[in-house]
This record gives sequence, structure tokens and C-alpha cells, in this order.
Amino acid sequence: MNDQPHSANVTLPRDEDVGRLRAAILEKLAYTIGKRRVTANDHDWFVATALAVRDRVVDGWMASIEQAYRQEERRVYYLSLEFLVGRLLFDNMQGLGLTETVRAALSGLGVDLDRLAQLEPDAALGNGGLGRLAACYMESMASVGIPAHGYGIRYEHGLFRQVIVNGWQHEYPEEWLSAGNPWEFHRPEVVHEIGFGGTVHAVPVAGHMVRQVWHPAEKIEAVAYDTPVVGWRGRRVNTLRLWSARPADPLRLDTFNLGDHAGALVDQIRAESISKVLYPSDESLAGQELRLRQEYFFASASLQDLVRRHVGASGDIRTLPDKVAIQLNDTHPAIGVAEMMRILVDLHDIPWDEAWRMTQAIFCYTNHTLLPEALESWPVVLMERLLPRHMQIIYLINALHLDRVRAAAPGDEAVLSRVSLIEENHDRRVRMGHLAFVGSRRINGVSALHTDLLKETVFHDLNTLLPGRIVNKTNGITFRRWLQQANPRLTGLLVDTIGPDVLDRPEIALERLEPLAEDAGFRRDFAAARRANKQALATLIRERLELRVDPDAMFDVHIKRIHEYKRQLLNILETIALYYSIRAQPTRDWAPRVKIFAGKAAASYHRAKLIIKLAHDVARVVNTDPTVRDRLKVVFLPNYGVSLAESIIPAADLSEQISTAGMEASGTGNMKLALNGSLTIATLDGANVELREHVGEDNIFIFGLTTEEVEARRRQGISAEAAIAASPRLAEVLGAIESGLFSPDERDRYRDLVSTLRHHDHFMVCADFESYCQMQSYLHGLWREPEAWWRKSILNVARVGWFSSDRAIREYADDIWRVPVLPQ
Ligand code: B1N
Repeated sequence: MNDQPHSANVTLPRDEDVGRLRAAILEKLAYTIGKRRVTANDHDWFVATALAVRDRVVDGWMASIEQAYRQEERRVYYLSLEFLVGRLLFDNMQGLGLTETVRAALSGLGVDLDRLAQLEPDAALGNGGLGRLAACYMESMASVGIPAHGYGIRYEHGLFRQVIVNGWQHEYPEEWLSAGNPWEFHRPEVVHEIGFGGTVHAVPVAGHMVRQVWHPAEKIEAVAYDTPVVGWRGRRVNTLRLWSARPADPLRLDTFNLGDHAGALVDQIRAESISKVLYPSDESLAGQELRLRQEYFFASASLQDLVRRHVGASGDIRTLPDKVAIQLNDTHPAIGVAEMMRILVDLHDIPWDEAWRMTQAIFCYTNHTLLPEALESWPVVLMERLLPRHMQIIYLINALHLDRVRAAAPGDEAVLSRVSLIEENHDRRVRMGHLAFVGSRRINGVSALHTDLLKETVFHDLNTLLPGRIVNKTNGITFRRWLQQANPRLTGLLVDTIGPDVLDRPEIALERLEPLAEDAGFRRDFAAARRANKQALATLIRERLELRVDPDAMFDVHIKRIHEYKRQLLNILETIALYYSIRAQPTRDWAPRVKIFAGKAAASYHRAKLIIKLAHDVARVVNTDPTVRDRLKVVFLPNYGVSLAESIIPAADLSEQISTAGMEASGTGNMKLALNGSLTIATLDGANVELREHVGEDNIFIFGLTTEEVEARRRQGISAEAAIAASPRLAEVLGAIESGLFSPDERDRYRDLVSTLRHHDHFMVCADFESYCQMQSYLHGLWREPEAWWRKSILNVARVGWFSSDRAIREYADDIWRVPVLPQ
């Protein structure tokens, strides 16, 4: 268990506040949960506490909602299929300044707040960085005072629980709602009907006009669940509205009465399956019909909801673009562009051209990846069957779009086929990125490099045709969660040394840390805070894996989804090389190192699962080899998620950000680790490029091929034979894996894997191996000079303020949404 105190150096709560809160908790325990102190278990205490805290949120929430109505504020709608929220207790207490009051109220009842907090299940409604970014942005929008609503799906099962059995990943359903969710408010009265399938009929209306009327074959309902999102210091409380699916008719009574009891429930199951489970596909196309149903379900419910709100408040649909900005988090909600046109043209009788101008003024789109396997496209036949009216609308958008293209580039058939919303190779497909692009006023990438590549690659032609729409918004992270909550020890030290406004304006205040890098006394305190965090992580590792690690060893951390482009394999190969070096010179004075891995593989991504198995096979050999003793340990922590990240990140010394250059759009773990004092070993990829600019090139450790060099290599061919011939240690490592040295029970286990590395090194694992190893041994040396290491570590903390999600959100507010923010 994490034994950290969860907050530090805060003023003591007042006795009367403590007393009131204690009474409120006891009231919840009695009258909502139905228990007395003597029979309450920890979970009851958690729920009672959460409900008492939630009560304190409500007034501010209502005030924010009323203010938005009264002042007719322009609102931001953030549409995302994923919100990787994690736990909420500390977010809410901290936002309201209640943490110490709650702690004292509970301790008077003999209950420990930090123990309770561990009982809250993570809301894991996301796969990785994209979903976590949405959660950070929701928190920052409330903190900088933007009237914002998040819209998504209330999945009954979030991202699967990862269990490792004999080194292999197994997936189990995640049950975050099984004991109820104390934060949400069910809104049974907020319901929208969602149609699928059926036919479209042209109905004549006044004059020569016709109206297209869609008669869906299937109707289901989206019902709202609201979770308040508390901003820092309770400045504003916004809403995360998640939709749950239910059948329009719960039971077919006629079928039931005929005795077909299961058949009578078919519609219910079909409807409810839409919000049943999050697709565990990160950076790959889910592809199934159910996924498209999820996308349309939540996009349609959200647009109906916001249009109803707007028309209810202003009475005029035509002012929608003045009052609303909709952000599409990747293409997952891009069908919303066609849905908006349907709402405007078919339901509100707005002429097509005007509706299209309105739509383009309302939507903006964030692209998060260039990986071809993640660029969404849907077969035209599927769209025609499931969303016949939307397919017509997309055809018309495309026809008008291509007319403009023809006018701009007469006779250029190649350009025409590249910018068409319909891909005509093999089966015909709708390119969702293209649809999002033409329907949006702004398109943004998530790091400077990624945005440049967007302009050069997937959106090259569209950017030429519709110039000026693409802008960059480098990602950010919320420091409230990733520094204050996750690392109270470091936060306490920062408050003591550079002052309490590090909590309010960390982007500026952290700079005052800079001179303290030269202060030996401060370095000692800084190292001591980190030592305590490492001790806590060592305890967690011992409890979960029955493995002892030395808290004085370098904690070398590689935590993220398992993917070939993220190159956990490169790290494992280097680990094996280090293992052989230690065995070859067992008496040399090796600085101890713990290699820590954590991350989930998509259930169907066999190669990623094999990489997890290899990490375990290597761990078994290394950790039990008596000649290695404690100088190298390999750890794989199962079931990575937000809460586990909060335990690992404050204890990390070295951050692995080693993706193949050009492939990681941004990364955000890189920012979280640097903020907590890790040094970074990295390729020039994603936001690592900007991290280097901020922390300075002496304080980050860059290796490997650049994006251009990777491209050039790939053009030459991707055989790694030359790289292997030039590196005896790489040859040795590959030979060992291939021969079954780490898999004596199944000698061929890694044959294909190694053969791919040798002959089709698409991810440049072999190409970058030597350069990576050299940087690792340089860092090994640096770790032996603690004063130099801590100096760099402190400078990292001092210089990463820019990566705050408040900064990112302010940029979105100014350049993209055109909404005002609170002064900093
Ligand atoms: O989005 C993050 C970035 O920091 C990461 O670099 C990027 O890899 C990540 C399909 C995705 N891009 N695309 C996805 C997720 C789920 C899915 O079904 C694609 N995730 C990212 C935040 O910008």
C-alpha cells in the first residue's frame, strides 16, 4: 500500500469545520448507507465520505450552471469516447480545500483517510494517453474558468483488468460500478432517442422543396449520468455527462407472453451492449459494427443535448456558432459532423449552405496519431446500412468539396482521389479524418513535431486546399493530480522553499526552484523526499510481486501501453546486454538498477503480449541469478492504470521515452515523470523535442535516429543485418533470445520475434540499439555522481512548468475556442 501522507504543509482545519464534516459523514453512513459506526466497514466509510464531499460540491456546481445560463456564456463541448479519470476523492477534496478537514474528521472516528482512498476503484474509461488527456483537460477547463461540458459513454466495464499468469497477460472484466459510483448523478429525465438503420424518404414541403425524413428501423435511448468536475480552489464546477444505452421498449411483451422469455429480451441486450464495454484498442482500429454504433450513439446524444440546451436558452438555433465550440477528440466522434448537418437541415429547416457554414464554425478536431492502423475509416456499405441518412449527407458534403477541389486543381485526378472523403481502393470506405477536417474550423496536432508531420503527411493535400486550419497545441498535464496529489512529499518541500503559490501558479513559481539546484542543502532534502517515495514503491513491489528491490538503486521506469513503436523491446534487449556485462565482470562496481515496466497490451495484439512474456522471462533469469546479486532487478507491475502511475511516477529516477522517431504523437508520461524529477532518456519524438527545449540539452538524454533518418532508412530497406554485424553485443543478445535461453520450456517462443528484428526492423530497434546502450552507460556513470544527478533532476522540475494543462487549455481557449479564461 502507498503509505504516503496525501498532503503536506497546509494550514490546520478549524475545529468547527471538522465537527460539521464529521456529522455529515455520520449522517451519510446512517441515512444513505444504513449503518452505524460499529458495523461500518472501510468501504462504507469511503462511500459515506465521498457522499459528504459530493454534497459540498453541489452549490458551486449549481452556481456555475446558473452563471452560464444567466450570462449566456459561450460554452465548450469536449466530445471524447474516452475519459481516463482514475479516482476522484482527492481531486474533489483538494479542489474545495477540504482535504485536511476530511482527514481530521475521519481520524476522530478512528478511520484513516489514505487507507479509504485506496478503496475507490479507478474510473478507467480510456485506453491510455488520449483518454487521460481528456481527463486532465476537463480538470483544467474547470480550473481556468471555462464553461465546459465533457460528453462520453458511461461504460459499464472500463479498460480490462490485466492479470499476469506465468508471464502471459490475461484480460478480465473491470467492475468499477459493482459497488455503486458515489460521484455520479443519474438523470433519468435527460433522455435522447438514437436511431439506427431503416430508410430515408423525400417528403415534399412548401414550394419546390423536399425534406429528407429518416425512419430508423431501430431506436434506442441514451440516458444521462452527470459527474461534477471541480476546478482548483472550487473556481468553477463543470459537468462530465456520460451516456448509458437502454432500449426504447424494455421488454417485448408479445414475445414474452408466447413463452419466448429470452427472445423477449433480445432488444434490451442489443441496446445495452452499446455502453457495455470500452474497446481496448489503443492506436488501432476497432473496426466492428458495435464500435460505429458507440460512436454514433454518443455523438448523436451529445449534439441533441447541446442543441436542446441552446435552443431552450436562446430560442434561436442560428446563434449556435456564437455560443458553442465543439472539440472532437480524434475522429471517434467525427460522425457528429454529419449528425449536426442532419439536425440543422432535416430537423430545423436550415438551408444546406448555411448549415454547412454553421457546422464548420462550430467544430474543431484534434488529431492524436499518424499511425495508419489507427486512422479510422468505415465501409460505405456498413454506413449505408446503419446510418443511411448520414451516408447521403456525407456524399453531398463530398460532392461539394470535390467541386471546389476541381475548381482549384483542374484535371488533377490524383489529388481528387486523395482528398475525397471516400476511399475508393478495395472496398469503399469513409475517411473519418477527412470528414473531421472539412467539417472543422481548426485542426490541431498534439506536439510541434506531430503537427508538422500532419501537414506533411496525412493532411498534406487538405492543408494545401484549405490552408491555415492546422495549428499546434502541445499536450499538457494537470499538476494538481500529477504533482500535488501523487507526490505530497515533493509538494511539501516545494511549498516550504519556493512558497505556497507553487500550488496556484506552478507554471511561474517553479522557475524559482532554479537557483536551488546549486544549493547542497536543498539537494539533500530533495533526494530525501524522493528516497521516501522510492521506499514506498519498493514496499508496493514487495507486496504485489514478493520481490525485494533496493530503494537506493536507480529506478529506471518504462510505463505506457505496450506497443512495438514504443519499443519496450529495445529496453529489454538493453537489459539483457547489461545482464551479460554484469555476468562478464561480476566484481566490477556496478551501480544497482531496477528496471520497472508496466503497461497493458491490446487483447488481440499478439506481438505486444509476447513482449510482456519476454519481460517476465528475462526477469526470472536475471532476478534469480546469484552472480547478479542486487545489481540488476527486472520488475513488471501488472494492471497499469492511473492509480498505479500515481505510485510509480514520484519514485522514478529515469524515464524511458524511446519510441521510434516520428511515431509518438506527443506522449504525456514524459511530462509527468520530468515534473516529479526523473531524468529522461529519449528519442527526438513527440513532445520530447519540446521537453529538451525547456529543460536544456544538458538535462535530457537524447539518442537514436531522427524522424528524417528513420524515413531515409526505411526507404533504403529495413533489414538490420548491418546493424547486427556492427554490434557484437546486439548479436549476442539476439542469439541468446533466439536460442531459447530465456524460454527453456519452449525454445522457439521468440524465434519469429527475433527474425522480424533481423529482417524487418520497421521500428528501428536494432538500428538504435548501440546508440541507446551508449546513452544508458553514460547515465550509469552520471548516477554515480549524485550531486550532478540531483542538480539535473531539480532543473527538470524547475523548467517543466510550461507542460501544465492549464497552459494548453489557455491556448485552446484563445486560438481555437475563442472563450475567455480567468486571469492567471
Ligand atoms: O494520444 C496521446 C498522445 O500523447 C500519444 O502520443 C498518442 O499515442 C495518443 C485509437 C488512440 N493517439 N491515438 C490514440 C486511442 C484509442 C483509439 O481507439 C487511437 N491515442 C493516442 C494524447 O494526445
